[in-house]
Amino acid sequence: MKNVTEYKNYIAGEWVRSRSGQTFENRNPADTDDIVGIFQKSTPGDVDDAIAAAKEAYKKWRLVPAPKRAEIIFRIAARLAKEKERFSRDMTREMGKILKETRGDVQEAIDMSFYMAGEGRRQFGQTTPSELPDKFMMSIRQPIGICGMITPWNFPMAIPSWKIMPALVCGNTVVIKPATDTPLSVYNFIKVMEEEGLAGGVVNIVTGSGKDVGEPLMRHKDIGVISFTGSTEVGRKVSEACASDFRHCHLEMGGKNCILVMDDANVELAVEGAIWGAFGTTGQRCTASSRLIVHKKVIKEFTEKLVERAKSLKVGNGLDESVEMGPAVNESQMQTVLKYMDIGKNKDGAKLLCGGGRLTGPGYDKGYFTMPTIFGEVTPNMTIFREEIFGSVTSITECNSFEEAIEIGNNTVYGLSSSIYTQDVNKAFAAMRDLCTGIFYVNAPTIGTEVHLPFGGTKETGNGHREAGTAALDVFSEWKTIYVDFSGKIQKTQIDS
Ligand code: UN1
Repeated sequence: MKNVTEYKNYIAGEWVRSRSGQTFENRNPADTDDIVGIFQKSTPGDVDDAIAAAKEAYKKWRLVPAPKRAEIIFRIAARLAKEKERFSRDMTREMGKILKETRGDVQEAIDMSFYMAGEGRRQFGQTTPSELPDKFMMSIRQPIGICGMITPWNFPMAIPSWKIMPALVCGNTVVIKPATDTPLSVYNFIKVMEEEGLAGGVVNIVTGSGKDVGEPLMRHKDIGVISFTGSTEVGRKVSEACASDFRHCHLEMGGKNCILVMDDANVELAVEGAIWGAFGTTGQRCTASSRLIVHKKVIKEFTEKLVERAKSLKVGNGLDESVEMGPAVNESQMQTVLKYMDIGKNKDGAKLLCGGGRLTGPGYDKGYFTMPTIFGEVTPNMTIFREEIFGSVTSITECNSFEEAIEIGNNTVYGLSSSIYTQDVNKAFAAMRDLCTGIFYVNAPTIGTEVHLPFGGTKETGNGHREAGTAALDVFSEWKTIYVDFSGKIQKTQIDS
């Protein structure tokens, strides 16, 4: 094979091959002739090595003052900014999403890194007066130890940054297993960390399958916290693996997010929002707008305009700047999406308004391209309304009133993101209160969070934790509450006072 780079694992500050001696290929989903790189097919033994390295490094890293840790993180952020274009191109090649979006993904990692660099001088605790004289009390954050991270392919650098940066600034060390579809973006990220002076063993990357790398990582007793983003099915496994010995886990899983379009909405704006929310990242976001709940008074106009816009979307290789939507990330993801298109048409009996299949022909034959697809007359009992599709499919459900829209919006096991299009401030505030999701938007689609507020969801989307914002510090630190009695005598709380 010509000119294909072999990338190694990074363990204890060394770039090393897997003990297995085996590798796997990373191919471009828009052009499967394009091999992006060769990566290590790692084993449970490699995971053990990485965890041992992280354990050793933790002894020193936890004692580095947080503002000093933050200086390194700041330098990493600045370097990412310099490498943004190269890393974005690599990401489009391995993941498929269009360049504008991969630039956004790298930018999100830059933002998170600068933000967490700032946390080096914050990480505030509390002090409060004691009920006893000559006694001082406070709470401080302490690192947990070794953090295991299992990250998805849809935000190949942003989501790893949401986990790695808060973990590091809190004083933890890290072992990360990137998704097998997108190891290069995490490699690029870790390489910058190495070059900007992060000491050996503080971060470690082990590439490979869920079975050989993810499972041993989540089961290892030295891992203090696992942070996982991915399917609900795997999230349940992580939760069970950690439960018996009470190790922490942070889970960020599925979504079935809704946009409510009210009768007083700016319909043009709602259409633009729905197009971006549903087909941005080829619909492969946990926050994707997969349910459009539209008031009967505007449903005709909304549907016509939406279908017209969807039909005009340019689908293709994301490296072409004029393309608006890339391929599915891999063949099995494409098959899942095609399966749901088929269910919508044949089992659910929804009305196919546009799309509904695979794109073939010139420019499409070497990739996993699916059509932007919209189903109408979708009802809450249908599979396409209930299950997360994670692809270029969205659905329209009619509602008769604001109250009914809220009820339909909440009719899902997930609770990540929701939004409303309305000009009525009262409806906007009522929806803000009543939609059961972790994220909510007014007059914007369900995608587009910023790094300095919490990200995550209710119900089966998560397990009560949040990433991003200062909430991320809660995942990667533990409170220590400290009492200092300087009275020089025994004082008994709740008794002497
Ligand atoms: C995801 O949907 O998987 O809010 C992450 C957004 C991005 C992150 C999405 N900032 O759409």
